[in-house]
Formats: sequence, structure tokens, C-alpha cells
Amino acid sequence: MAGILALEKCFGSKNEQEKEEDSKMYKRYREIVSSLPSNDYWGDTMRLYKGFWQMGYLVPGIMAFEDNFKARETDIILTTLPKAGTTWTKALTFAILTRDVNHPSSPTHPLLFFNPHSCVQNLEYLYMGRENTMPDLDMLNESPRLFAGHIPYSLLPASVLKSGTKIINISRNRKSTFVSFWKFGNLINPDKLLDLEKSVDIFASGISFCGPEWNFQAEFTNAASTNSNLLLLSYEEMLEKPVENVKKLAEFMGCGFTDDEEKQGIVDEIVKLCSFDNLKNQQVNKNGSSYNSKIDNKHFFRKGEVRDWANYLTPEMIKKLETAGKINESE
Ligand code: PAP
Repeated sequence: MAGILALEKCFGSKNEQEKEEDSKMYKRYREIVSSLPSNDYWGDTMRLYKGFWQMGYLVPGIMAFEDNFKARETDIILTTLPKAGTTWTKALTFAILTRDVNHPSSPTHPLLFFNPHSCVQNLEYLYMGRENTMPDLDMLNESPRLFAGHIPYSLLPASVLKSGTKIINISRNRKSTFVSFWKFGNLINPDKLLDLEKSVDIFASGISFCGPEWNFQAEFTNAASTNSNLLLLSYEEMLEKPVENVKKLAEFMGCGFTDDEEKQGIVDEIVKLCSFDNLKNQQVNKNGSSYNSKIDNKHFFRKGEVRDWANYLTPEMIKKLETAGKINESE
């Protein structure tokens, strides 16, 4: 793999008839989406799809991914709850996999000029297509193909599980994920601010991006006991022991560090390159934007700490968040 996937060619290869079929497919998906249970979320519509709340506009992309993605054994998919550490892990996996061509201390490393979300793309966004044309990811010859997404385990296509595709999931303390998303939601929707207390109640009722949060995480935890191609990492442990976790990621992705590389300090260089302070301070992450210019990159780098939730949540809110999803023993 030489670097950022050459995705452009995946959008330009279809003839008129294929485009017409894609267009019909998206129309069908949108009709199904419009009939799904819905909820207002920062002024957007969330839809309950196969047991998980998703942004309504993304569901056709998830459906197209489920129905069309042809996984390869060499693929790697990073899938996480929003705000669990996606940006950081995109940077780390990308830096590890491409270190032969992009030395982590190089002044021209792609992560110094592109946000991690541009280096590793989310599958559900890719499969939203362009002008109703679905990308043909079979056109990608790179190996491995590194993708990401906010996709529940149970929604991964059968080919992902059958082919031996490697799956990486990062978990994070629920209160941290919640506060991170609440801050993010208000930053990107300054005209639709959501009150903290109301937001806690909505989250605790199970309604959040990819929620219920507890079901999303439980699926990955349960699957890890039988799926040896699934790696679970924790945001908190990554912060505490970055070197060990970078080595674990590399081993899992099939490109462990050689003794020579370790002696040369390449693991530390990757940790440094992908560190919160380093990425946050790059021009592209101060002034650039991602997701079709809809999100300022700076919003992906807020604090990067472990217990920031303690600065916002009252004891009552903490209780609501901690007990959410737990079945009452007497029921
Ligand atoms: P996404 O799902 O929208 O891509 P994601 O990257 O998962 O978001 O989460 C953002 C969180 O990761 C932010 O946490 P905070 O709000 O508690 O601060 C962000 O600061 C943190 N983050 C981003 N990059 C890094 C990094 N390199 N190291 C540690 N934390 C990071």
C-alpha cells in the first residue's frame, strides 16, 4: 500500500446503464429509510436501522455497503462509536501501514498535510455515492485496503466475516464519549445548541449516533471471544501505553515492527507523529475541513483527555449514564 487509497477511479468507471441501476438502488433505499422510526437530533433526522440509531442521510450508504462491499482477506476495517478515538486510530493505522513509503519523521508525511479522515475514509460515506453512483471499490489494487466507519458489528456484510478481513474496534469510557459528542454536536451546530441535561436523557434512552451505545460496544466485546480477526483496543489504554498499543496494532495488521525498526525508534516516531498535540497543531487541522467541507478539522481535536467528563457532569447525570442499558434485576 503506497498511501492514501486512489478512490477517484472507483467513481469514474461506470457506464450509463450501471449508473441508472445505482440510481434506482439509492431510490429504493431512500424509500425504505423514510419508513424507519425517526427522531430529531440536533435538527437532523436519526433513523432506527436494524436496532441502531443512525443519521438518516447515512442509512442508504450503510445499506449500499451491506449489499455490495466485497471484502478481501487482506482488508482492514476500523469501526468505532463516534468519539471513541476514530481520528487518532485512523492516523495510527495509516502511519503504521505506510511507514515504508512515508517515514514517520518525514517533513512531507501525508498526516502533516491531510486530516486522518482524508487518509482513511468511512465506508458508509463512500457508499453514499456521488450523484447517485456507487463507487466500485473492486477497482482498488492496493493491499491492504484500509477503511473505517461507524458500523455496528451485526451490520458488517457476511463477506467481511467470511473472508477473514481484519476488524479493529476502539472502546472508550461512555461518559467521555458522551461529553465528547455533546461538545462536538454543539460546535458543529452553533445555531441548534442542545442542553446538557436534555442530551444526557436522550443518550441514556439509547438514542445517540450508532446507539444504543451499550449495544454497539457489547456486540464487539461478544464477537471478540470467537472472532480472532477482531482486535479490541481501549482509548484510555492507548493514552496510557501508546507504544505497546502501536506495536499491538502493527502485529494485528500483519506488519509488526522489526528489531531494527524498534532500535531506530520508529515506534516512538509514529506515536509522536499521531499524538494529539502534533496533529492538532498542523495547519490542515487548524484551518481545513473534512466530509465535503461540512466539518472543520479543528473540531476533531478538542482535549484528548481521559476524565474531562468530570468537568461537565453532575452526580445525577453520571448515574443516568452509568446505569443506562443495565437491566433491572427485578424485571
Ligand atoms: P469521530 O468519531 O467524529 O471521528 P473521534 O476521533 O472518534 O471522533 O473522537 C474525537 C475525540 O478523540 C476527541 O476527544 P475529546 O472531545 O474528549 O477531546 C478528540 O480530542 C480525541 N482525539 C483526536 N485525536 C486524538 C489523538 N491524536 N490522540 C488522542 N485523542 C485524540
